[in-house]
Amino acid sequence: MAWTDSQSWLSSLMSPTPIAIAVAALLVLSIPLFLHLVIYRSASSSTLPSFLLVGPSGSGKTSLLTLFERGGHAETRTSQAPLTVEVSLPVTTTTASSQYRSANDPSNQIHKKFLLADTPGHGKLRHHAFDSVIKPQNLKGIIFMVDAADISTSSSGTGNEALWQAAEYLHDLLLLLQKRANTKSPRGPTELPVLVAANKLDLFTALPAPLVKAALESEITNVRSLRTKGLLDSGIGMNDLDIGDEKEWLGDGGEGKFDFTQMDEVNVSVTVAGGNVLGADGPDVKQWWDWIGSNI
Ligand SMILES: Nc1nc2c(ncn2[C@@H]2O[C@H](COP(=O)(O)OP(=O)(O)O)[C@@H](O)[C@H]2O)c(=O)[nH]1
Ligand SMILES: [Mg+2]
Repeated sequence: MAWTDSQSWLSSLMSPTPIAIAVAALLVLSIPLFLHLVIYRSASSSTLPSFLLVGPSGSGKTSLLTLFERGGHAETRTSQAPLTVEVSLPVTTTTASSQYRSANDPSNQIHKKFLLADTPGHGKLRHHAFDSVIKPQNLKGIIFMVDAADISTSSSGTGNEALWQAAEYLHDLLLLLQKRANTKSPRGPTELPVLVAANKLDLFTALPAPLVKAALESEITNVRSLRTKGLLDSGIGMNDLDIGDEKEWLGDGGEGKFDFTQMDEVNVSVTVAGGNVLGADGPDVKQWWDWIGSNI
């Protein structure tokens, strides 16, 4: 039986019989649906916005990660390797991407998800943190956590070791972001906001956020001026990283006072906001949620 024969299956498939039309209609409708599902799934799982958590050891990073992940706090462990968790933003926090939605829009009730990556604070392991900045996976921002009780200057008369440690870490991070912005790369966003999270404000010895900001700015000024004079080794692992070194000094240069607005030039906006992960009255992390929400 040749295929031109009216009884052949091939010619019956070509002829406008109800079955052939039904099969064709089914294919036409289901293929786009199938493609949509496959593409949508894979895209949404790989492009979840992510935030990096850095800062000196003991500032509360692992505690924050645990709080965000479980909605409660658990015992902390010394972090040896970076740990990433998927976090859902509270529905009460509005995100930048949905700020024009009506308050009654049902999609507001869907938790916005993001990834939060913890990093070890120990000096020797810090290059892990810096590595994650260089190779971002949809990186939306960096949270630099600092213990606001630890850096209060009142505790010691001449110089505060904890403040120095924090300022040096933050200086190195900002210098890295400045270099990253100056490296002309066709892909990857140049804009990267930084939240300085002044933690442990539940302790009465803690500095309020504006004072944390002032203390860090003035200590970064000292770090910068020592680096400029070549009196201080450059940051941990900085030389191992594959980035250009057009501009060695942070901000305007090695002279004068440093303040965070000098980072605006390279599209890095620094926000300082206070809060506490633990405490007798429970956690207060509203301002940090809001910052994350405004950057998703
Ligand atoms: N009082 C107080 N203690 C905190 C707070 N956040 C963290 N801690 C404590 O600070 C210590 C170090 O916290 P951890 O999360 O391990 O810091 P990490 O080294 O940055 O990961 C732990 O003993 C926590 O219980 C806070 O908001 N208030
Ligand atoms: Mg930790």
